[in-house]
Amino acid sequence: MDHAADTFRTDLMTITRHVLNEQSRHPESRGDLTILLSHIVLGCKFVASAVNKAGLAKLTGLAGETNVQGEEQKKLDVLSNEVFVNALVSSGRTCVLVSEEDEKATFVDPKLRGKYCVCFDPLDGSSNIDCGVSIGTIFGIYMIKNQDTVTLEEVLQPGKDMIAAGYCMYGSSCTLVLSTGNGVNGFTLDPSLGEFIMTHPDIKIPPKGKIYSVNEGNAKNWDTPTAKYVEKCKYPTDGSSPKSLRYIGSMVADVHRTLLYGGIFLYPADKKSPSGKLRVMYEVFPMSFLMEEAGGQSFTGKGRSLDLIPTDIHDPREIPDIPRQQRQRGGDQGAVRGG
Ligand code: FBP
Repeated sequence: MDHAADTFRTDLMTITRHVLNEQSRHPESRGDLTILLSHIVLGCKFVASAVNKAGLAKLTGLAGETNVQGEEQKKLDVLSNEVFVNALVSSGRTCVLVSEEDEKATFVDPKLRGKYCVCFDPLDGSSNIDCGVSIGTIFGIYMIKNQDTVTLEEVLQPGKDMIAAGYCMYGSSCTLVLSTGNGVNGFTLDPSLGEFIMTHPDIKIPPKGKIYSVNEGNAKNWDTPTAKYVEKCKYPTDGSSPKSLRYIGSMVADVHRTLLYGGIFLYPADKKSPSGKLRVMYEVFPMSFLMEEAGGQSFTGKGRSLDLIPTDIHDPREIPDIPRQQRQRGGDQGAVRGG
C-alpha cells in the first residue's frame, strides 16, 4: 500500500465531480439536480460539524418541542431541519419539501421554485444523538410535473418514482452514500479539504450475509412469521451457522453496515406499532431505492417497499381511533416558505 502516493493523490473524485459526470450522461440536463445535490451536500457538511462538536457547543439535549410523531425534538433535530430547509429552498431547485420534523409539507415561495420535491429526515437515529453513536441524514428526490401547480397529491408518489436518494452518516468518519439511479457510490468527508471524496465506488451488497439486525426488545409483540424468521437466524435448521445480531438503533448506521457487509435489517410492524415505525417517504423509500440500486431488496412483508403508495406525508402516522380508510387523503398539510 503506497501511503505516500495515497496521501498526495492528486486526481480526486469528489462528489461534485462524480455528480457532474453523471449529469454529462444526460445531454438534456440543465444541471438542476447537480445544483440541488450540491446544496444537500452543504447541509450534510454543516450537520457533520455540528454533530462533531455537539458536546462542546451544548447542542446535546432537548429543544423543548415535540415533532409530528410525538417525539421530543433534540436541539440537533431542530438545527439540522433548519439548515436543510434553508439549503433546499435557497437552491432554487425545489417546489415542495417533506421533513420528518415538520408537521406540514413546505411549499416553496412560487418565485423561488424549481421542479424537485425533497423528502428528508434531517437527523435519523435521534435516540443515539446524546451518546455519540452514529446518526445520519436521509433524503429522497422526486421530479414534480408542474412546479407552479404542485399539490400534495403529487407528492404522495410511490417510492419507485424517486429519481435519486441518499444518506449521510455522522460516525467515526462522515460518509455520504448516493444514487441517482445509476448504481450506488460512497464518499467520505475529508475534513482537511472540506470535500467528500469517493471511497466506496459502485457499492454492491454481498449476496449472502452473516448478520441480522432487528430490535429484539419488541419480540413479544411480533407476529408469528417475524418470530419464526428471527428464530431461524439464531437457530438455523439447514446446518449453516447462526447469524450474528447487530443493532445500532440508527437506521442509517444499520443500513450502511448491511449495504457493505450484507445481511438483513428489519423493523417489522407489531402489536405495538401495527403499521411499523419507520416512515415511508423519508426513511423506507430512500433506503429501499439505495438497497435495490446496490443489488439488494426491500420488502414490506407483503410486497416491494418501493411499490407502496403513501396516503400521508408522515405514513405510517398512527392517528389514534381514526381508522385508516376514514383518514382524509392529502388535505391541508401544506405551508408556504420563501428564501
Ligand atoms: P428517528 O430517530 O429519525 O425518529 O428514526 C427512527 C429510528 O431512530 C431509526 O433510525 C431506527 O432504526 C429506529 O427508529 C430505532 O427504533 P427503536 O429504538 O424502536 O429500535
